[in-house]
Amino acid sequence: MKVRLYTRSLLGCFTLLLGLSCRFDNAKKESPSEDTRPNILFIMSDDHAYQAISAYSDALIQTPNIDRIAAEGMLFTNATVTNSICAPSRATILTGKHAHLHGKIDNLTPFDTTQVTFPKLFQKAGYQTAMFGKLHFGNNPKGFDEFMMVPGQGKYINPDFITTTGDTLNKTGYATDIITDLTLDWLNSKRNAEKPFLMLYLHKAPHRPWWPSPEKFKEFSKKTFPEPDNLFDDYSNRGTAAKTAEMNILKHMLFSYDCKVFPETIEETGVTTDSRDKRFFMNGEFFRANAAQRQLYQPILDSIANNFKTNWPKMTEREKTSWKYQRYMQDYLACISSIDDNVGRVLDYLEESGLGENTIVVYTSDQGFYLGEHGWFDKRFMYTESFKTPLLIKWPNQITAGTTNDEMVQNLDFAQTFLEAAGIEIPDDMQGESLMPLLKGKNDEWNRNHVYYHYYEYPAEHAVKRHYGIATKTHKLMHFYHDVNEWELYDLTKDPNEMQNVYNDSSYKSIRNELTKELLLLRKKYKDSPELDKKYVNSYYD
Ligand code: SGN
Ligand code: CA
Repeated sequence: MKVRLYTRSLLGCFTLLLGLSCRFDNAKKESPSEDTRPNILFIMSDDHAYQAISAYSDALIQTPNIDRIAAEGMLFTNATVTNSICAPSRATILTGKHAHLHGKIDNLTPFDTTQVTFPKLFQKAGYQTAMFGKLHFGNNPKGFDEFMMVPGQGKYINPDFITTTGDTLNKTGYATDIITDLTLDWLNSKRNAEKPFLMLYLHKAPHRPWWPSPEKFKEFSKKTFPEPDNLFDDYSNRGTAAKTAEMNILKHMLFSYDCKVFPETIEETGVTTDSRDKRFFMNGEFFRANAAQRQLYQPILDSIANNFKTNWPKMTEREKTSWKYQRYMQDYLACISSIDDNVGRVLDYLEESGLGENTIVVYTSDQGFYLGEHGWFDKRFMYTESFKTPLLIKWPNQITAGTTNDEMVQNLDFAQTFLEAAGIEIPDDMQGESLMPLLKGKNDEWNRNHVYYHYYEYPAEHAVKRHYGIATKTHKLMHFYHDVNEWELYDLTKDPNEMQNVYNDSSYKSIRNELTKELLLLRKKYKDSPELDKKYVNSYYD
């Protein structure tokens, strides 16, 4: 070990001599410790679509740093969430349970912090535990020795942080950079090197309103991105839910708040906008910026306003959709680019400090996101782009570098995976499965061939109806309920974009019956039921 560290520091200084950056030459070197249990660095972004990670697809953006995790580890192509919305997904990750059991069915219901979570178990087992960034629970995290957490959704510019001591601190700068600084500072100078650590490094970005740093805003506002095939989806051949959802780029994306056209420009142009738009913008990120920061944003915002003024009035409906899509992608992907740079800083630190050798690094998102597919932004549906979530894991000497895994894994599985990796006893009532066999390349020990999904937050923003469903690698069956009673079935082998509901197609009768039966069994297995559906509808209106 000593020889390796010595070699590393020599290498580090050599790099410095070459004039290349050696930002962490003062990084603490791994001190020999009796406790050889692996460290865990869990990196999660908020609303990061897998379509915006080049390890999955390089059509939209290059993410060389996030890709390093896959290059040195494993890329999961079939990772999904159990409920595609922020806080419920996070509660599932922490508890290893579906939403109907942990109770955080939507972003509004409070999380019962007396529940068993994997960080609590890690803390009890002698790990040092820390969390920096966004949790979005409405109450402070439990099971962490130290945390700094943005309140609620958090802000991009000059964000506030709630600390372990209950204070609120304001930090000047850009959230993605600051959350990373806090993480690195803890790893480098606050951590107890005698103990293994569990670190949750949780980005606020790229959540709406997709507000980039000035440099990335400048760079990305000049780019043009390819459109998805179904950007102009008319929602025919599907049920009511897709037609009535309010997340269409043309109809529901706000001009000022989302597209960053000044409200006065909208007024000058005589365009009608949502009544909330101006208020949201005026209360939003730009007005949090100090004078120096505003100066950096102003020329880019001016150029967006000019472009809008000149072009919008002449555009067809299709051109308007494309214009808004480009504005959306420019900002969303600019946010991703900052995340990627910052993930690179953390990976460099792990490498240069030697800590990386015994650290499991996970990159994921709280759910997927629509990047114009079906004409949408946002998430919530069980349709592929928001149901799937990115998942990349590296663990030196355990996971074979550069491997791809297409087994059906879920955010439900993290808690058990981490507990097993750390040799901590797994509570019987957790509902996931440890990914350990897959990480070790033993795919034949993995027997799951379908997964369960349940979304609740309705009526609510974006108006996505309540639904639950079952997915296999080839098909998806969904039941929309509450104020409708509609079933949808998709053949993912022939229709990967889910444009044609084949539930009533007689040639799918046997697969429909088989999946309906499996879905019932799955609901039973996970202890979900019509009674609970009703309970959660009623509690919603209390
Ligand atoms: C906010 C956003 C929504 C988003 C939810 C949930 N609106 O309410 O577009 O769906 O968060 O997102 S905004 O006007 O406030 O930007 S989640 O990731 O937290 O679940
Ligand atoms: Ca989210």
